Amino acid sequence: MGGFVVWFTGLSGAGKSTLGAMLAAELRARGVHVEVLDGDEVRTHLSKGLGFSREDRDTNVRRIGFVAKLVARSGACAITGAISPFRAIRDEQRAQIERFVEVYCSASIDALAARDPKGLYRKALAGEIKGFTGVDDPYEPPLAPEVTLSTDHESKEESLAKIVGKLEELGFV
Ligand code: GGZ
Repeated sequence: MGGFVVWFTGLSGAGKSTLGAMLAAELRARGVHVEVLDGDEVRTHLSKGLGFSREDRDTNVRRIGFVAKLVARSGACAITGAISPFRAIRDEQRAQIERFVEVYCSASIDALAARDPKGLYRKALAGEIKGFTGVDDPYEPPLAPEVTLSTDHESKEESLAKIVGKLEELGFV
């Protein structure tokens, strides 16, 4: 079975890391070799030193795409979990990765700001953090993602089932 990439995109707190970890566990239980390139982890290693300017975000996303491509080429599944806010850079990754599944974690700013476990939205809305995605920095939703999740309405289990269903439909698992 050939490798593939599951590319999560969505705002901070929309569920990318949680669902990525759940998907990794589910796929491993099915015997798939999985590597997770989680947003936070990448920024402490692969992308250490990068900030949140457009240029740095693009560099971050391109690095993740480069590694994900290698993982997929080796026959494994790469799961990525960066916000990846810019459509053109996500599409650039799609164009260079043969089997690419884009999963859009959609959730309203209101719902995210109400949850806000790290207090980041409160700070961003108060102007204490500048250039925060979805508040005063852009997020460009995908136009044709393979999977769209409404993480402020559906359960994690429902979201996971949608992703796995799509992977089965595509014949990737
Ligand atoms: C967005 C920011 C920012 C700004 C710090 N904008 O909840 P978190 O904390 O763990 O998720 C966010 C994470 C986003 O990093 P990514 O590598 O996924 O972003 S990108 O794909 O755009 O490169 C948040 C934290 O870093 N964070 N400042 N200004 N998120």
